[in-house]
Amino acid sequence: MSARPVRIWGRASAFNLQKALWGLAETGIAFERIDAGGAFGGLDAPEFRAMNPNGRIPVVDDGEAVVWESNAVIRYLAARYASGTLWPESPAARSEADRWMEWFQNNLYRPFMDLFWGLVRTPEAQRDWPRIEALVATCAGHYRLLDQHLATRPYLGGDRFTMGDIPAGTSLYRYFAMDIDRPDVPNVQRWYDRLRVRAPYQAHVMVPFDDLVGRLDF
Ligand SMILES: N[C@@H](CCC(=O)N[C@@H](CS)C(=O)NCC(=O)O)C(=O)O
Repeated sequence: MSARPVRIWGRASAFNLQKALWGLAETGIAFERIDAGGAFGGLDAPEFRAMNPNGRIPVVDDGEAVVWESNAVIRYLAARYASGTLWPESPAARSEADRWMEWFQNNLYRPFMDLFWGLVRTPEAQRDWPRIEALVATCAGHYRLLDQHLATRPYLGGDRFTMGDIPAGTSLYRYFAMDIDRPDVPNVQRWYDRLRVRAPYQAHVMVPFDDLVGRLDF
């Protein structure tokens, strides 16, 4: 690790930044966050594109590697700084955690974000209610699946908190705060109760809900 703190670029209200930031804070290493994206801009600057040619946040630089894509960021930080905790040492246990990161990205992420944008980040007069209802139903199905999995274990990867909890766990704060019908998912609720007592979750995911209400033009 270099002498200076790890740097992470991204605005505090961005979902993918929150995932990475939560993971970074769980490692316990020193870091600094640099505002970028949204109203802060900067994603098209040549220096930023040199770090991430996609012009998206989050980006992390620890002096050894510059990493983008939030799940890749979480895996890198877990492997580098939290082996044995966030990053299970046995390949089988790591695979269990890892597959829930993939599951989230490939199943829940898109409908969840579309729901959040369609409901919370869209002015009431412009909301597409049939689409919102369809997204609520799709998300409900995914949270029910999580609920079944969590019926026999406290965390997605098994009996302890790992990187596998971070992507889907980040969605819980927004999901339970949205004014929508939710299915009965007591195991997900208990999992959320376990996550939301963690200081890094409180600091980086549970930001005031009003701060998450963005504008349609970014
Ligand atoms: N798949 C990428 C998605 C990155 C992404 O779309 N980030 C959003 C914020 S959540 C972004 O950069 N938006 C542009 C902006 O904030 O200006 C990841 O997981 O990191």
